[in-house]
Amino acid sequence: MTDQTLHTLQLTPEVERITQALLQPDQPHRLTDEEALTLMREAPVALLGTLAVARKRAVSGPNVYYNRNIHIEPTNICVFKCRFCSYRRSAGEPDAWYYSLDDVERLAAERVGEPITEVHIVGGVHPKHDLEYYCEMIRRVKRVLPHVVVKAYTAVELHYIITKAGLTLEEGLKRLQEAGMGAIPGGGAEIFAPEIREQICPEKPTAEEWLATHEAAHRLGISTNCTILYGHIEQYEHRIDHLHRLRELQDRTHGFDAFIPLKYRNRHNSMSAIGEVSLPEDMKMMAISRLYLDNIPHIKAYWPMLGISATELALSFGADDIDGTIDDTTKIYSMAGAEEQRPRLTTERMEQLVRSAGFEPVERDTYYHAVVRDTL
Ligand code: V47
Ligand code: SF4
Repeated sequence: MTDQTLHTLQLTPEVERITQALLQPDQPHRLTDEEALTLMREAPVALLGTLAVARKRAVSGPNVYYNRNIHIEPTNICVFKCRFCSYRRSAGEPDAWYYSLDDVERLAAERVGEPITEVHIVGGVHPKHDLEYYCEMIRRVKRVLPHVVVKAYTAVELHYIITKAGLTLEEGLKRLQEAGMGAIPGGGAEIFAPEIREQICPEKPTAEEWLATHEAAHRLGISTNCTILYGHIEQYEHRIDHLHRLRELQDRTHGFDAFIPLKYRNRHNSMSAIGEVSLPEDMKMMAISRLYLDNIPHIKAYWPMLGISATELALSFGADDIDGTIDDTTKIYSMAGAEEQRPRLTTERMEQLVRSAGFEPVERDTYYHAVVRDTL
């Protein structure tokens, strides 16, 4: 970006100073919390996009990743009652669902012969399940789909069942790893700051418990993702505090593969009176995530939550991953009012989306290795 371009954007002196620091070619500048807050409050969103794409290109070049995946959501019955959740039900409610281990195995078996590389399993925290049930579910999926990576259970589910089993986090995770768990998704982080967490999900494991679960996984060599749920009652300070805690853990463990900013969707939950934030606000969050989290290699625009057009736009704000084909196997976002009521994308459509944003699509596995397919 030339000085002239910067000038046309009419930046405040502090934004201009931070911009110059971020644009130094040879010394990547680590944003302080104060600088990140200044950018969120004062920087034009177009500037954030330019800076974030420059950072993304330095990290992953022209590549934008996607994978072939399905989700399995074994139940929406949950012991917790997060106020933003449109998905949970109590046992006995008409639209509560629950899959037995046989049901889960049958869902996996329906995919035999398909080119998927990942099965993502998350659900409500069912009061009756124990650690052995969670292990057996993974074994059954791996038995019928031995080549897939099972990315399973949020830190919320994991913390609950492992603690209930009377084990340390490391002991419990080791059992799941032995059963075939290959990675852990990023859900359940929400907002770490206690004054917000207590209002939106008071019963859930605390920030410290969520972070300790991921840290234990990283010690065992299990890669994990991380998320934020933004755009409800939190302030910018809470978002930066959240990113700060993730960056600090990542400095110590290097176990996070991807960060996923999750936009709060407001239908059919007890926080529905709160509006949803605007598209520029989503793009600002994407760009700040890329710029602040300088030690997390991938920033994911999760299309079932953002919608397809916003996902394409997010690639101009630093995202380098659009998640997967999904094939209509997740309900968390459709139940919360997301545009995609039956989320499913072909690989051709995903590649087209990436190319029209000016990047190179790369099919990846869970660990961001490129998947090379035999086309014969
Ligand atoms: O933790 C629930 C969120 C998360 C709402 O790791 C909501 O690759 C918005 O974490 N509005 C679970 N969000 C999903 C998740 C995830 C998704 C995709 C990929 C990965 C990954 C992880 O869904 C929950 C919560 O933050 N959520 N309700 C809502 N109304
Ligand atoms: Fe349960 Fe997860 Fe919904 Fe919270 S977000 S109520 S833990 S299903």
